[in-house]
Amino acid sequence: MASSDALLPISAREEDPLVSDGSRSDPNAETHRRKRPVKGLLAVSFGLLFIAFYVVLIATHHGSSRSNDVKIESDETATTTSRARLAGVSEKSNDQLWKLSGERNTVSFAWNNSVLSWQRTAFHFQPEQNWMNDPNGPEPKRLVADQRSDRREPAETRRRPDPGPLFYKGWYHFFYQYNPNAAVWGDIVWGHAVSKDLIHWVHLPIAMVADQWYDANGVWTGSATFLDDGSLVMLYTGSTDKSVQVQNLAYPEDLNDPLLLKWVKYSGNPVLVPPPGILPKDFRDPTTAWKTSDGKWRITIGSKINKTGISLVYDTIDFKTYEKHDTLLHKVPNTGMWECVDFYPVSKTAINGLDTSVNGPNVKHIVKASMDDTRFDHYAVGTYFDSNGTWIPDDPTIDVGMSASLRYDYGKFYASKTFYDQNKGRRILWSWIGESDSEAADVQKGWSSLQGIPRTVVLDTKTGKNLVQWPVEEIKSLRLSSKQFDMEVGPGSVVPVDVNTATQLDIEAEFEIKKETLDKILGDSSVVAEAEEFSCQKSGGSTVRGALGPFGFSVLADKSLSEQTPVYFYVAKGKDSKLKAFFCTDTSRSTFANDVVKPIYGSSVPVLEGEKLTMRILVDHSIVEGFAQGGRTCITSRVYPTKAIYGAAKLFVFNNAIDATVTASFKVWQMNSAFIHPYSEEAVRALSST
Ligand code: DQQ
Repeated sequence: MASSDALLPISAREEDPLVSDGSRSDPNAETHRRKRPVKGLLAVSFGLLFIAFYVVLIATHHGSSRSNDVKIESDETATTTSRARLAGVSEKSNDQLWKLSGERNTVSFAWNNSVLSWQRTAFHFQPEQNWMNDPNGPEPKRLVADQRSDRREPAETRRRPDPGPLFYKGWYHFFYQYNPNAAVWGDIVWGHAVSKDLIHWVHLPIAMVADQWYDANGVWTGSATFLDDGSLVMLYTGSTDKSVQVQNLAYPEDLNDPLLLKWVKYSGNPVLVPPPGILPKDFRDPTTAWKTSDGKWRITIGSKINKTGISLVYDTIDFKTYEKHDTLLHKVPNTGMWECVDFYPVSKTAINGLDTSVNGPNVKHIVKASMDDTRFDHYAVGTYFDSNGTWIPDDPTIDVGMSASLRYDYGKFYASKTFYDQNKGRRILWSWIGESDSEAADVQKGWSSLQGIPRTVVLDTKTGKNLVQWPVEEIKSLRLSSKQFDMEVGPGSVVPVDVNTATQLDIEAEFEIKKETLDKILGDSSVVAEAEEFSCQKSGGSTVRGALGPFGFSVLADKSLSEQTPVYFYVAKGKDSKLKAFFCTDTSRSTFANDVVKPIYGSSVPVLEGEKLTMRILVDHSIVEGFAQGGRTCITSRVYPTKAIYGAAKLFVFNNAIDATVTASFKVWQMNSAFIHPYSEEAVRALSST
């Protein structure tokens, strides 16, 4: 890698059938049956200060470069959380969670190699070893003529003269935050892999390492933009040798190389430094650029001022010099630092994805921010104003990052990024799925983190208020044998599902409760209205029985159900005498290990008139991804069973409702493993020919 001057081309508890020993039976159950407890001058001075800061930054460092020499000593691994915090980025807070749960005082679980080996996934993207975090991926190439027409025509009517540009010369490229030296965060470089179908991958050599003063403490998250002439630029955050967050420019050394193996850093880096009023460690993660109506490129960068999360906006023509807007794309008080902001259009009417610069009357815009304080990815649907680069949410009560606001995923899912796949006319969402185990276990197993199965993401044209996400269609190529099941599951039952080993599965299911049962519950005044108070997290999990739920699947369960991860619906009556559905995953009994965070995840899910309750679950060893109602509510969890592994991992369907028989109709596929291989010409050739 070189630095170059090259011209930029540029919970009534009753006996729980899911509890093996039945020890949870409640002698008072009948009494409270159906009543489960619910519980001017200044500006000039700032300007001068800013210029001085910039000049000092450049003068002090220009020309000094270093190799990737930030090494983690073995005894540092236990304290990596604070190391990352010092660097201005947080990465893993499980230690804190144990302390809160009090479990930290006990001796942690004795993991052995057989159990740890089983945790490695079979069809999710993960590096061969060590730590991975955020996805940092490219956008498709666009043509000038296409961009101009984008501004005037509704997206739905635009012709795409250049299909397939996300396939750069035939390949999907995936870049990610990677530590080549350890299974903990640190020494961050850009890992790189290529695929023909987003499922099978070949790892490539590291794309960018920390070899310059302006990224000496890490080549952090960034995004790519394809320019009008087909050339490609990458903007990324560098953490400088003084741990100041700056934005840098890089581009491929050889655009004729379909694998984009070599990257050149612009000699004028950094191209952006923290502006006045922004702290040096609060300025990161530039987005893919989009076109303004006057032909400039526009980007947004996450930050905060005090406790207000903000998204700064810059315009540029050449990606070397930038004009900062006085206004922000958006800000939300009390949300803290916004990381990995994403901004993109979605169609109000069509189910195709939209290229990032598309705007028009049939378009809404999504702002997504990854909340550093909570580690949740929140989004909101709203309106973008091209004239000044601002955006407002459709519903200010669920603005980005507010506690009631929407999340891509209610489980373990962070630092996500979308890109537009022009090859298939879809927008695809990638996300870093971290671990819920201990750092010590990560070090022992030699790796940490996954990427979720890429998801198509569109506006829910039925509700107009939320996104729907669905695993990319290519995942179906891994489906092997399948079995169809149709059954009635009575109240309080748990039924084994005969699918042999259940470690790599794709499950699609429909559930129905008879209308008479629903009407009866709605008309029965002894059934407490609880929908307003119910929460997957706080209402006790899958063992707590209500009139109409929970029901669903227990995945990664051993035959005695001593370990299990229920993924389920809970239907609750509201004060308005309407039913409300919730989709939850309960990991609290997923493992006997004590050094694991085991939350109950979930949220409400809209179920429209005439719709059945539907869910899809992907099980791949230590990851479980659940999608309810076509992807309106999604939950990803990481689970680490100690008994329910290899051939002992089973699948059950359960109905823990008190009053309802549920009709379950579902199909279960065994899933093949993906081809994810180390870099070699043979591996690339093998993938090319698939
Ligand atoms: N990860 C990167 C940062 C980003 C954070 C560093 C989010 O650029 O803000 O690895 O996980």
